[in-house]
Amino acid sequence: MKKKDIVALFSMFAMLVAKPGNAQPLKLWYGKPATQWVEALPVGNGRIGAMVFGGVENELLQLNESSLYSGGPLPKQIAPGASEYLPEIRKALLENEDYGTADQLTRKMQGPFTQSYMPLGDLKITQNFGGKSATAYYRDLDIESAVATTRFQVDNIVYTREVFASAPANVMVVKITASKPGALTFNVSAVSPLQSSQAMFKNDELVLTGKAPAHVDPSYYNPKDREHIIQADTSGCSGMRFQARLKVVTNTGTVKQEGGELAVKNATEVVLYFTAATSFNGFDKCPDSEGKDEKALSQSYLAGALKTGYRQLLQQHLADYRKYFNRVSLTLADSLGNNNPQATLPSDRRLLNYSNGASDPFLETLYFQYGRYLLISSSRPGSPPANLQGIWNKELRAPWSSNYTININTQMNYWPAELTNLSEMHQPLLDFLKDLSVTGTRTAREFYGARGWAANHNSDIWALSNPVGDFGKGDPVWANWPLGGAWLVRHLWEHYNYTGDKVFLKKTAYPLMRGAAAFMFDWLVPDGNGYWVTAPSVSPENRFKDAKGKSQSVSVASTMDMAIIWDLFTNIAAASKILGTDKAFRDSVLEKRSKLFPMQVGKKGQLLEWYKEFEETDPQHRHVSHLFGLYPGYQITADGTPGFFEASKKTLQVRGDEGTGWSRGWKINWWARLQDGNHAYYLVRQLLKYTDNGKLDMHKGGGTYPNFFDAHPPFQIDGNFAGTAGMAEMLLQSHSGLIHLLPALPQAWAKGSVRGLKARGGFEVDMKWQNGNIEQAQIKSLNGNQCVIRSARPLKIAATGEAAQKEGAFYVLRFKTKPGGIYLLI
Ligand code: FUC
Repeated sequence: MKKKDIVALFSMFAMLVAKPGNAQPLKLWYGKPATQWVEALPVGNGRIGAMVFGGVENELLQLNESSLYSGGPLPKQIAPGASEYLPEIRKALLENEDYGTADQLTRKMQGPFTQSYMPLGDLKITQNFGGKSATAYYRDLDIESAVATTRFQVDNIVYTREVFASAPANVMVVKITASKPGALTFNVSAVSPLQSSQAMFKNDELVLTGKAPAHVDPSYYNPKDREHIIQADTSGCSGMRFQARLKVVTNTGTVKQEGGELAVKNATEVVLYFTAATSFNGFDKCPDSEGKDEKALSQSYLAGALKTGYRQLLQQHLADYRKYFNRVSLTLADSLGNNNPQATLPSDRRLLNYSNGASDPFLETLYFQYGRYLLISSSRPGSPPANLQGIWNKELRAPWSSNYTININTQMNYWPAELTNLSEMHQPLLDFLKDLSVTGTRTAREFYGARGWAANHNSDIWALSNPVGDFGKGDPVWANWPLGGAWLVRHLWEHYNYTGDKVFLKKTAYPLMRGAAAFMFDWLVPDGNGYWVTAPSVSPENRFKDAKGKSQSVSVASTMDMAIIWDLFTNIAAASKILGTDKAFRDSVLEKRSKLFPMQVGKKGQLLEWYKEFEETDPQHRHVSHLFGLYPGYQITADGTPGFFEASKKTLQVRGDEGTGWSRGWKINWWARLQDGNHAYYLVRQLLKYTDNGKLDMHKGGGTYPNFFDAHPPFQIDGNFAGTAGMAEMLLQSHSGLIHLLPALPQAWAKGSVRGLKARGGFEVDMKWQNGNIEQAQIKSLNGNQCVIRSARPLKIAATGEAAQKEGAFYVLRFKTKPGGIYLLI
């Protein structure tokens, strides 16, 4: 091919992927205000979050600050002597198969529950229209600019409110305008459900100062005769302080104090600047006596924003947000073209029609990108990782404390991070692991008599790592599971895989991975038959029936335990090789890995969940922990372990497609890895089942709310993130040493294009496909690594003519790359 042709082809391709075929803007929009929280629209900058309701006379912005938690640092000693139960437990399990005794003893190895993520307050705007109703009502969240807008008309005057949360400026900004000069008259206030007091400055600034409780029990833990929210702890650290500031700026009307509110009169344009800060000063500092100066912080954020001014703040915000968001675009062709009747409907109606079967590829794109929007808005470098609800929570005792649940949920939040080109948003989690390893070292020693570090199934901003349960009242099926740290460190390894950052691998990832592996060296015990096993061991959070038909959970070498350890050992061996260090350790890791208790296939052809073929108490349980090796792990692949690959498929068939939000989200990723695009797509549709009922049951309670938040009765954000990751995983996979283009493309997505997905090895991938097959791809090599492409159709490098070879059912193209090199494959 001539150079001229290549250039022409290239620009045609660039045009095709850059301009979405369906010109619909990426917006969630509605024709009425939100009447419940799951209809309100989330904005956030990783630190400040708000749920915008869009009320006409009563506007509510429910507020959060991402570090605002109850409690304080953990004591250095939690349960001295806890590890002494281990020999007895192991005897019960390995010698007597006495699961009941093991369960009872395991309960003695528990510490306190985590603390809770707190709401900050409400920002209220009351605009009195004398009972007149609004017309032309419209509200939206534009996820291409991260701005929420509410607009309506009363008496021929158009009122507009625009909200955005700026990460660079650390503020949230609300601009309110009226189309008629002087028509803006409203009151604004800010209140908190926490202990707080309010002050006014200069008639135009409201300051809310308060304190989070010293202790909050989880929502599901309600023993009688006990206060579940304890304001002040007289014995130790007395809780986190916060300060929020709201400033009203207008040069058209007047602003005055009116009771506890700020009253604006006869203005045309008003800007509200809102900011907040807490005294959180790290997981190991008392936020009261050793806390940061939250007052100075909130003052400086506000002063900075005021100095910058609205126009500049908005420009800054757009540039910052779009830098991340615009890295990826996805277009799924619509067979109905511009005539798709869904295109003109509000998003909630559209979602409802979609769940009733309407074809709506744009809605799928919107959902995919919404997950990326949510990650950029809830997880920014320097702020805490996104929790069970991201950063959006209105409850004092939020479901599951809105904490970090690390037997799946926290990890799931970060599944889209690298793959959908938001590596920076992964940083909060990666940073958090340093903290977790510190408390985790104590947990390893105190609870398990082991070296290294370990974390169990729950954590919080205090980096709690012990088994929870309030010293014996937790159920081991979730509480006693010291595999959380080992699972989390694979995020460090993946960050390296995608970025190729060797300094990060050496300085940050390797030491943390090594500490997690060191724990496993002590935690594994011989089973007497030549294998290394974990005991006690659970498979989160499912139970089995023992020989007497009794429901049990504590046994030996659950499949997930062994899969996580295999993953960790494999990754750390690879890391040590890349770094050229620790050879002796690497050898011993690989030696141990070869004797890990193996995966097994059961009578139904399914992958076994436990070390024996027990009957599950709940065969349709939402957790399918034993498929860790299929996803997010990579122990199970079609080529490497075809038997276990088939068994994984069988497991999912037996388990069924139901589940809460995150469970359906995980299933999308599994079916994508099983290269069954149509089944994965079916689960995308299951995940997007419309619901506006927050009281669903725990079996089938999945779906998507009107504001596209994931339903896990009531709300959990992990399902959103798994949905985004899963859709990307259907288009691109890179876990088995090569880049597989369109590994699980469903019939419904026969034609489309994507730009900017990332693959392991440091590649950015653009693709365009038609009739269910790849048409062309463009690979940008970030680090100059060898590139191996697998596709269903033979591709060749446009510039050199180098062509793919048939390998098994696919074609494989191997080529050397240069750092920064761009390769067009046709
Ligand atoms: C585990 C899950 C629940 C929920 C909670 C936060 O207990 O089994 O479904 O996600 O974590």
